[in-house]
Amino acid sequence: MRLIHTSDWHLGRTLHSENLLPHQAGFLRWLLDEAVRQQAGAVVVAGDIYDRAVPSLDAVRLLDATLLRFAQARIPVILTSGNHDSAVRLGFGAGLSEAAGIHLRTSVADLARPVLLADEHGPVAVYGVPYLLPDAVMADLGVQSRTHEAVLAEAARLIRADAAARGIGRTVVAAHAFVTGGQPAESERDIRVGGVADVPAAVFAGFSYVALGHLHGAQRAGPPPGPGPGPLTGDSVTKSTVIRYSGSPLAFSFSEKDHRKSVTLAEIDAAGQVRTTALHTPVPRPLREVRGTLDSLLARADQHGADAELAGLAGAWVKVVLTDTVRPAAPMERLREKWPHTLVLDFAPEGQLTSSDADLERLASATDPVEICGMFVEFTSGGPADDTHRAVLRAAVEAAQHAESAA
Ligand SMILES: [Mn+2]
Repeated sequence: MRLIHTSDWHLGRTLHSENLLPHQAGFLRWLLDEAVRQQAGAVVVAGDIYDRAVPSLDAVRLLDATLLRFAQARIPVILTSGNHDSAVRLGFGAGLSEAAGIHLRTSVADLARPVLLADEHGPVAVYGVPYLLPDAVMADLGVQSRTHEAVLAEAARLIRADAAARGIGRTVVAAHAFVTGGQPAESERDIRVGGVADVPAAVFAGFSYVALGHLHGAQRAGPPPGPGPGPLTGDSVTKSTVIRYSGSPLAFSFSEKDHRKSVTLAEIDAAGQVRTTALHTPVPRPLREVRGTLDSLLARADQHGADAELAGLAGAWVKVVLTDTVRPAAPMERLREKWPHTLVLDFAPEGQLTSSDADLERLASATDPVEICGMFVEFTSGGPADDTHRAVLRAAVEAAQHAESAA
């Protein structure tokens, strides 16, 4: 059985005000082509389908059109809700769409109701666990402890019981969680709201494959691959469990500029052993970061390809870190003349500016309000206040003091 595992589509998300929807649409067209080409038995999407609980109209239209195309191609899709999704909105019409092979798993009541697939070796049961906020589901699951570990452990117990009752040994579980030891990126919303977030990988012991969402970098979770038993060797289940994050299909922050984005092809053999392969997703634009003073960067940009570090920046989404000690005028406009997709500007002045700790010490020992305002000018402009600045500041401070004493 060949499954494609993906997650964290975040339809409707922007990258520093850049609309990603056309690129998300491109990814979804690619995904359908790839699913056909790989003869995938199903596509599993492990949460954060939309970027928001109330998604934009264009994001809703894109998902609607995408699911219709998968249904027409007769490729089953199993989708769960993530911490960004509204489970109720995403799950609308789930009963109807199930008849067309689109399986929305957004409720606690459905988490142990598998989507049953089959190949020449027999059945594979795919379970979709929606994002479980402990506060919201503790009562339903009969769990006393307000932790992600407790609610997911109970979900896993229910799933094991269902698979055992059906006599199915090949099991896939999709879940949206932070598994202990994972490497986060800047674009994931903190999942710690409502209880301890970490879930030990051992919670998922015994399943053939665990398709995780939430972390945006593709990575393996749990014990390293290799022969031998999985993390839990009790009961009759001794085969190793493969647990993976597919990661997001697109980069959503500059902290992901070095990620090679992908979906995961998971091949499950007759014995339930799983082999995974990364299928690299299309890259709309690379993300790049450069650093220097504005004038030096602009001069280097003019060397037309002679400067290898800056090659290709005109076609990239660019973050520029300016090291000027005095903040230059209209830096974004000037950079965009060279690199039209510059999205982020950061200032990291080099030289006389000191650390924020030292700034705070100076601030604490300063008593003259003009001096304090001068430090603000220095902080924001990257250079000490000059005589003109100081004259303006002194006039403003004196006017304020005068108004106060007159009141
Ligand atoms: Mn996410």
